[in-house]
Amino acid sequence: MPATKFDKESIKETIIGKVQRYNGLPIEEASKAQIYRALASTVRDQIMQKVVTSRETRKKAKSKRLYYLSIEYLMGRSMYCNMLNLLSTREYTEALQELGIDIRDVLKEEPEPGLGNGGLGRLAACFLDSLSSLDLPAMGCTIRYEYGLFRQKIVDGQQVELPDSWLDNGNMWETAVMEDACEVHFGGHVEETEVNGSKRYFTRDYYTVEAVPYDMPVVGYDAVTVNPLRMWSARSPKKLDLGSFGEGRYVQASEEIELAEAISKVLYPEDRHYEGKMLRLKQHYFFTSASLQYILKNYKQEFGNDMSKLPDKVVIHINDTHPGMAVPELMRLLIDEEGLGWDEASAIVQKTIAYTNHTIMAEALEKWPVNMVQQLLPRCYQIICEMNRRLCERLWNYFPGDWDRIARMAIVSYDNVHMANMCVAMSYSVNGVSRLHGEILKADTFHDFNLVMPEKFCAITNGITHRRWLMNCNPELTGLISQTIGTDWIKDPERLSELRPYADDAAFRDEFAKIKRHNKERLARMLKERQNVDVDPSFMFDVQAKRLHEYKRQLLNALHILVLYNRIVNDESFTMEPRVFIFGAKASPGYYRAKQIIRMICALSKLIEKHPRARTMLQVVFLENYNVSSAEVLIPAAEVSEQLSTASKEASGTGNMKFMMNGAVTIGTMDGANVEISEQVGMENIYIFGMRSDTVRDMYREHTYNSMDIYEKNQEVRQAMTQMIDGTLMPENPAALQDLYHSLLLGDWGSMGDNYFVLKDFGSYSMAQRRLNADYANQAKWQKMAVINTAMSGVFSSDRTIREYNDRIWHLTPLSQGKK
Ligand code: 26Q
Repeated sequence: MPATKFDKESIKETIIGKVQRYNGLPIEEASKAQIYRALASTVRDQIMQKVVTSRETRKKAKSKRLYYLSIEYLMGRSMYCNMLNLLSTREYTEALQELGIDIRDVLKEEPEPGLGNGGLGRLAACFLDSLSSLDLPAMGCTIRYEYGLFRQKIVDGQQVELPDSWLDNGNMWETAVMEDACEVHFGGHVEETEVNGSKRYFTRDYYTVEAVPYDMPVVGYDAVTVNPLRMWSARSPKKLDLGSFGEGRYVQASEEIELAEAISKVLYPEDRHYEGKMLRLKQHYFFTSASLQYILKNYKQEFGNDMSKLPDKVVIHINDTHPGMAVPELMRLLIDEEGLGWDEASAIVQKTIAYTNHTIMAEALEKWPVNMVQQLLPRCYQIICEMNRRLCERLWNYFPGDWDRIARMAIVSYDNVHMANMCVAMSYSVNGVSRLHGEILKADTFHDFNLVMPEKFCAITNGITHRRWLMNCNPELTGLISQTIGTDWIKDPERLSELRPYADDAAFRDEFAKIKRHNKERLARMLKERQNVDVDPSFMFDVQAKRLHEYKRQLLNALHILVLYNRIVNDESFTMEPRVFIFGAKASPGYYRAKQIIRMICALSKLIEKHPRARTMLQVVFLENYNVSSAEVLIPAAEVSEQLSTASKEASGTGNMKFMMNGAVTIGTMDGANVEISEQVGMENIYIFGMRSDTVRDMYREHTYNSMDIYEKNQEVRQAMTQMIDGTLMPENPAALQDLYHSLLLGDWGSMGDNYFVLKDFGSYSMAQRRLNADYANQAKWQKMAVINTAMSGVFSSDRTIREYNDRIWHLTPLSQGKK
């Protein structure tokens, strides 16, 4: 087929043509939404041309392919990033301009697919962008949730959740692939029979849910490759037939249909607590089984029926344990469907599956009650028990008599299936997501496994795609960088370091600062438009944006702001660099304390606003409904990046990297990737405070911490805490923050209280903030730090991360270059 052109004139014609054919309108009369659809459809045409070449190249090369399974993919909007990766932003921008349309107005029409909670889901999205851009053959696999993460509204200073019905007007980027629809079976019981002298297993009386895939293309930057994100949607095989109407059974039939379709209805908004919910287990198995069935079908089509070569042609990467049922499911498919023996199947599984861990928090480690797994997935449960038996046998030889240790390492113990243990035991690679996290996994979480199978463990530090998180969201800075050091950094982001010498160039710093100022003004306009809040762009913009969790310590930030307020109010001569503290955070709907912290932040905002002197140098803004699109405006405007997690608790963090890349200076603990950020920029270009991770872990072990000591000694902390409950913060309802107050002094589970060392680290945090404040007053010094942060951010590009995964774990061959 001859290639269609996508130069400016052709784009104009195509858009005019589409608006005419779809809507029967001349372009002048089309609405923004209609133009959005015509534009998206044009970009899609351009992508589809590449899809053909990409697929052919992969098939011809008989390439090994990666399947990246993740329960979340937090993609954000696609339009501008697609244009960027097609090297066509200028053509599209100018074409629209000549039609009298501002492209920015059209981009806003795209609903954001918010199919993730936070870091883990966004990481998967960055990985897909980098995989395509590095021409590595891959497919992302997930659930096509009808409702993504809830929309957040703040009503009377409290979070209210609204449904996110992102599919209402359709999704322009997806295509249903009915040819690949398949069945997923739940329930029933297993029958064992002998066929030709060998045992065979059949599940009877199961019920069926249909899995229908929708593919979204992910274009690589200036690359051959377009990798699909495959989103599975659940559908009931039952139809409302006329018969059931006639017999009056249609209500029951429609109930059954709803039950099946509930599986892909809504994303769970929790990213902390494991909860043994049946529907959640169904979601996990549903998309895992559908993906694996497709993987084997495709493998057989391309490479024939010899399963022993599977590990040479397929790698299945599981993003945390949520797709961990891939282990028993692949065993099941190989044994029951392909007729392999146990040992053969098990050898293949252990060469095909790789696992990434994203948390060390015990309460987030996934486990499922045995009776639930048995009831819902009877055959998988059998396989799990047999894997467990063999694992324990092996461990018994390794640790004879050490029952406790073996119980801790077992797949099935204390009436639960322990997903992490199963994933470690059965995959060939286990990785952490930062250097520190990797060390903690080996020393603590998987200490015993590391003794038995040390070769599996490694650490690969997370990354972010600089295409979305710099080029798309900060075009002005992108332009300045390219003007200064050329454009080679785009394909080799570590060359951003060539900017470093310019930190000493006053003229360059001024340009850099000017761009920051423009981005601050852009954010100010957004806040005015969306929340009717006025912020002064001459204030310092200090941002903490991430999910709300106790361990991330938004409360530490809030308490410190209250102390600043008191200093202003108590001392007429006290001044500080004017600063606006901006928070963006969603709390899990059932996480009471997280919601209280939001309440406290909103109350703090009101309190400060009421004080005529305080408000001249201090402001607090809570940005509603923090998501990928608002992050793209917020992050380029930030000057300070707050990364306050209790050391050892944040596996990596990726927001920290986005802020750094956009020239914000970090104030943070030695946790997750902050450690590596501090090494890149040097201790003089970051504000590090607080306990180190080994000290924290010692303190947890030894129960030596008593927050009351600090409460008694530190008058500023005591005053601020008292204001939480004496009506200062909450004049209408003084008792509202009582639980939060108590959490800092009295612990859960009989511990001493302040489980995340907020009071313990307060003094050190406050001192770091003093230094930061003083340095900001010296703008030459500050801007130099900002430039160095951007300059040294290149290693945190997910391109580097993906190269490391490929060298150490996947071993994929890039599709040949030069066939664009
Ligand atoms: C738990 C139990 C049952 C089912 C699901 C879950 C669940 C779901 C989501 C547990 C955790 C999550 C999300 C975790 C997450 O986002 N972790 C973050 O991952 C980032 C990418 O590696 C890291 O940078 C962050 O440090 C880490 O918190």
